[in-house]
Amino acid sequence: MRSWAGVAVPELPGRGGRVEVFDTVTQRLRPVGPEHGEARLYACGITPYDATHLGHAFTYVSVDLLVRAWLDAGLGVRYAQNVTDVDDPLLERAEATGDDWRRLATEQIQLYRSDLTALRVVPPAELTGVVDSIELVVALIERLRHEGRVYQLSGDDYPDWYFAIPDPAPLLRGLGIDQQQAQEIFAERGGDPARPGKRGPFDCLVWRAERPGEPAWNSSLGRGRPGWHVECTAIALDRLGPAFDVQAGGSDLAFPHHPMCAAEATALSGEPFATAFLHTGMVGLDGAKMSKSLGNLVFVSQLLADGRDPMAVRLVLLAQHYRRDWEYNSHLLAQAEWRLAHWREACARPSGPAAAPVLAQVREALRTDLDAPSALAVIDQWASAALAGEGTDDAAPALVADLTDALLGVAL
Ligand code: 5CA
Ligand code: ZN
Repeated sequence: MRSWAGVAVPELPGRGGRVEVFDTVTQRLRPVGPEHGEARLYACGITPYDATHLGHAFTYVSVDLLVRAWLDAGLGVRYAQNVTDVDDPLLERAEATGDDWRRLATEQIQLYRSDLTALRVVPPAELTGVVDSIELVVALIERLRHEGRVYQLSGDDYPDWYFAIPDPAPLLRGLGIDQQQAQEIFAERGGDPARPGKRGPFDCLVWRAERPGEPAWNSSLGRGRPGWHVECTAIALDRLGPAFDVQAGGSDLAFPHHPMCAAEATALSGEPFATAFLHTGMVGLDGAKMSKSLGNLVFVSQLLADGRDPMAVRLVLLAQHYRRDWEYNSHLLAQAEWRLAHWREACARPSGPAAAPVLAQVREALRTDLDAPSALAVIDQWASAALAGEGTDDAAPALVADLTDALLGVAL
């Protein structure tokens, strides 16, 4: 399905260096993307209800820093993103509000598109809905079946299909949790470790047999619908191929979603799935993670409807390092608005201190684990100096505006 509107990215003099990000599995800063050619990125997309809250926006703006750093390094970017447009939480919400799940999804996807457009996030080529990918997912499950890696539940229960995980240890690499904790997290995040009939607690659902009143599709696995993880496995492999560069999402996807996707892909081909996993911190409000289930959400669309500048909203998000958990409050928005005004005023001046060192420092901050807060501090310093009347470089204001737009996505 259609992505959101493209964003013009200004050309900058020279090139940025090789990008490094902190990889969850190896717990190390690693170069990501090739030295030349095309970087391949999969960002897990939204489940389309309660879009777009600031937690979503933080994750996609953080990923956007990676896309922009790759573009600045002269790479092409092949960027795929799914939409989980049929899934339990979406169906439950539609049921609770008496809405049609398809209508709810369509409306929320549109809201997401307009929010990310306003935030100047560089879009993926397309959004890939699960509903449009049923055949792809079934084909992948059939290949896993051929390899003897999936099985069907038998007995009195629904004949769902599971991917077998005989040894969960490789899935927990880098996460710092033991198997007991992992089972608890698995149960909290859509898994069913204790379901009778499963061969192992971590086996994950790949095809859910039809239940009364739920959407279902005919397939060689019976009528039903896909399980969550295998959707992203199938879509990512189809759009990007194996051993792509980065799979990204919030830290709530670090387990079980991403390792499950990787285990399914590796079971097929023996090849790795993503070579690095990037996870963003969780945004909270009033002492808890911002989440649909808790209802403590601040929506991008609400801030914009209140007349807030989308670039100020973007600056709120950029002021936090992407790996940190943090809490939103209106004071942060006021600070961002002040910063935006300060930068705009400085860039409107006829001259300022030389911009080349600003460009070099901002590039260095961003290529080193996407350190946006340090990049903001560099621009703050330049802006203060320019406003104090320092410097006589009359090309500097335009170059600072361009680099702020190209690398940080903030149009002044
Ligand atoms: N559809 C799945 C991924 S396949 C999903 O997690 N959807 S979501 O709508 O719940 O979240 C979309 C993205 O936003 C995910 O990367 C998720 O990790 C991230 N996210 C959700 N809540 C927060 C939050 N409070 N803070 C930061 N990121 C968040
Ligand atoms: Zn996903």
